[in-house]
Amino acid sequence: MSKERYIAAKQAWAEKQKARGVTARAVPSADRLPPGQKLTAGFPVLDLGVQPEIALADWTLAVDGLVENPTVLNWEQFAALPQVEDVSDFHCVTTWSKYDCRWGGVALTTLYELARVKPEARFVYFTSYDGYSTNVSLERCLDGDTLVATSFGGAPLPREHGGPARVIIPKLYAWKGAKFVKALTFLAEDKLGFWEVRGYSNTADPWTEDRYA
Ligand SMILES: Nc1nc2c(c(=O)[nH]1)N[C@H]1C(S)=C(S)[C@@H](COP(=O)(O)O)O[C@H]1N2
Ligand SMILES: [Mo]
Repeated sequence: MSKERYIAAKQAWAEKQKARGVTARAVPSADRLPPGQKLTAGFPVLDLGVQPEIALADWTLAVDGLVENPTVLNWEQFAALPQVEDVSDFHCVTTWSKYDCRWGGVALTTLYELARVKPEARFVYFTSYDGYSTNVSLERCLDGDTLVATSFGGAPLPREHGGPARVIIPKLYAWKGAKFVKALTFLAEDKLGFWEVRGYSNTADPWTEDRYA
């Protein structure tokens, strides 16, 4: 399927779900598997039809916007930052979930401190090498388990899953985690990302089935 048709199909699906009244639930699920999800043993790949090939020598990550210390990190500089691992469950809005994903990389809080984000910043907007973007409020991503991940299961993050580096925000549907991430821009006002402007929820909480806005 062409990229345009794929995007149009996914957007139409969101509109159909909305028309059926599939929006946020009032009561969160207490189970490990969020409501409406199915457990998968594999690891499906979702992208916009392109998996950009970025040599590590060419890779950079910008941290900019409302920061005292705008920074562009190369691969060596990124690798020299404190590295952490976090095991989390992965929930895609298209109803599959994967348990026990072991991600390694740099905590968003580390980049937040490094760039000295100004107090007026309340959102972060992620931009990717494939043209993707997504956005999240800082109150939903600054509690330690949000990573810019460069490894999965102890091995370098494969290109199909967003390598060299991708964002993981385990508490939210996975479209909030930008694969092939290139920049983190801190903002005072929210700015909708790729799927958010195409009908997906801005808050994206799997526990309340908050799929479509
Ligand atoms: N750059 C980029 N990031 C992206 C996407 C994308 O198309 N491009 N798709 C999102 C969606 S909808 C999901 S479910 C996850 C899929 O990650 P996976 O391919 O590793 O399963 O990546 C998210 N991040
Ligand atoms: Mo997704």
